[in-house]
Amino acid sequence: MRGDLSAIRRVLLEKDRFLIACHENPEGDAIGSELALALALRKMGKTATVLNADPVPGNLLFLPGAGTVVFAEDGSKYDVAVVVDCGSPDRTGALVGKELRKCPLLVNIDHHRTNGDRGDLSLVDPEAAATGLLIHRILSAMGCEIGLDVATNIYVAVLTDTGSFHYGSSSPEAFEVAGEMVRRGVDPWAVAEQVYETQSAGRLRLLGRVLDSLEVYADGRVACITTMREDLREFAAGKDALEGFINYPRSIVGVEVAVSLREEEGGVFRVSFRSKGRVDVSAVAARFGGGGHRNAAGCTVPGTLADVKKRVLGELAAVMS
Ligand SMILES: [Mn+2]
Repeated sequence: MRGDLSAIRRVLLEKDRFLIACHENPEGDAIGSELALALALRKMGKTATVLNADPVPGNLLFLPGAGTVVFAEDGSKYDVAVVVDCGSPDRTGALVGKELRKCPLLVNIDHHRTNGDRGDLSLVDPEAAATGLLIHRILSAMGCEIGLDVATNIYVAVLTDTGSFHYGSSSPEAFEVAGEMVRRGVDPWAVAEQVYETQSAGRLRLLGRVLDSLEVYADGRVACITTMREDLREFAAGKDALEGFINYPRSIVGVEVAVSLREEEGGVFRVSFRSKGRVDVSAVAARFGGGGHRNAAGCTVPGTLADVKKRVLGELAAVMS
């Protein structure tokens, strides 16, 4: 583990005005970590503003504190900026990044291996299953009483980033903290229903369209799905509707790596990788300037669909051979 837990603990105890941010297109770990920290700081009588570039996904709006996230700065001054689950302030979006840099002190709490250790203080542990676990370590070190509102956010951070405890990253700490949160009152079924069982019929139809694009390569070891902008338009869906679709190609017997290609504006494709564990897909993503974890990584590649597919599958084959 890199970083200084005790220095961060001291700063959080001593300072009063906090600006908290995460990466663009946030998911459960990013939002849960931000809100858990913000709620705990507010309970201590401090001000904590959560400033994000993108809206809270619909299935996370039930999280305590989700309604307090803001999307524009209001001229407030802060003592400390905290960026969570995010390699660099650059990945928070232009507006948020600018606000973070105005703060006299930047704290970076993250579990991404590609984290550049940006910030004056950092707690970066690539072994942690979720940034929410690092927030839990910090709050515990501070002696914070974790109420149901904070517990719900930490539980969702851990639940979502471990793929509901499917991934190899599901450490004893992940189970222990999740268990502690349940002891503090979190209802696992109520949470799972909110997070995973709130999709629209339209999203399920979009899934049908995307699964229609399924291709299998490398003697059945690689499966690829593709979403074009036209698909999202036709189903009146945003890109967040695609969350989790990549798990279907990965679930095929014999598949080691799933790839999802999503057409973006301006002739580029967002490429996501999911590995069953043997193949380190962060190495493939890094070849295209992206990053992530061993089991989940992504990058952005310019070109036509055929061209991007050829290059991505070629680099993947090189890593897998
Ligand atoms: Mn995370």
